[in-house]
Amino acid sequence: MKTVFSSKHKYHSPAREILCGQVTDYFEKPERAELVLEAVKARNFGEVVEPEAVSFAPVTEIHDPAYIDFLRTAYEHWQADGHQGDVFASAYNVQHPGAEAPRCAEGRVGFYTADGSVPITKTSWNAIENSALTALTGQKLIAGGERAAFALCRPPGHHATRAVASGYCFINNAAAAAQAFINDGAGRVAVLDIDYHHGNGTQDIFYSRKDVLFVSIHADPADEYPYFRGHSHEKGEGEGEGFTVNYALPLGTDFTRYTAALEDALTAVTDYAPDALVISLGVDTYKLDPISQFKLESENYKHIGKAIAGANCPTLFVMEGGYAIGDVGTNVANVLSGFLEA
Ligand code: SP5
Ligand code: ZN
Repeated sequence: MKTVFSSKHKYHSPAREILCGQVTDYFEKPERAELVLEAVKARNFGEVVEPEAVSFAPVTEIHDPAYIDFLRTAYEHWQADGHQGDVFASAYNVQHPGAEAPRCAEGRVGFYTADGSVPITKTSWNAIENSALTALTGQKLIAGGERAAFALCRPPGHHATRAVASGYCFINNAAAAAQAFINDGAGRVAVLDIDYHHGNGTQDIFYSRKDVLFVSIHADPADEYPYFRGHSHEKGEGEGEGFTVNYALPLGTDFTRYTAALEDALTAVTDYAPDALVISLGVDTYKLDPISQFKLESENYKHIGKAIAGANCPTLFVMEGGYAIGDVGTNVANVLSGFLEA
């Protein structure tokens, strides 16, 4: 299995975020991707390849093109308006449906972002674009006949909705890959999101579609970020009704409880009989994760990989969260080795 990776991810490295009202060091650090890369190399899963200049069209199909323009130009605009430091919102568009994008930089960042975890630095766009190309290149490997690939994306993507960045996410890499499979002729694509946090962005993008099944296992939003989406009663709408499936699990969930949800989720995936499977691969379900509250052990990730292999589908793994720096590499590599050894 090939891994797609580029060191351009380092272009996104904000110093701080706002978490629970505190200005803290940025948890979504460049080091994360480097440690995952090291672990993947050490296990000899296969070649590590650079992202290619594949079509960016899936990105502007799943996102509002005006939002992508915002991401690309935000820093320049911020400076031109006389602001200092990273682009960071202090006034958000909340509960104003139909509002239009403001002209000024400060208004625009409040319109296109939703929390204190998505500062945009002078060089962030390079990393954001590279992360999307990493996922899209992984998709092309599978469209070209590979059974599986690992897109080592950074920054992550699954909280990014059609036109809003949040939760360390800007472009929804997994959703872009799913759209690319559809564009390449897949009739049905499934996205299975195993990050600790609900993949509200991916859900938002595909909520009224039946050609992309979205299944997510995550902490109950009543008690955990992203708070406003991810309840088990959210099932899709219109044509998409029944094609969103949420498993909202309690804080403190251990592997016994987790694995029951995973089996169920994989049954939903195999019943759908997708042409391709995209895994939003977060390992923040780990017991030592500094911002999360599940209790999975490193060994458990092998079982997760093995269970995913049981779906017997061309599979693209897309890196999402996981913040326990000491073990993030091992945990991701365990999922991939469990998959490959199955
Ligand atoms: C991709 C991804 O995993 N994004 C996660 C973003 C989570 N940000 C907010 C988390 C709030 C958690 N509050 C607990 C703080 C512990 N000190
Ligand atoms: Zn997460």
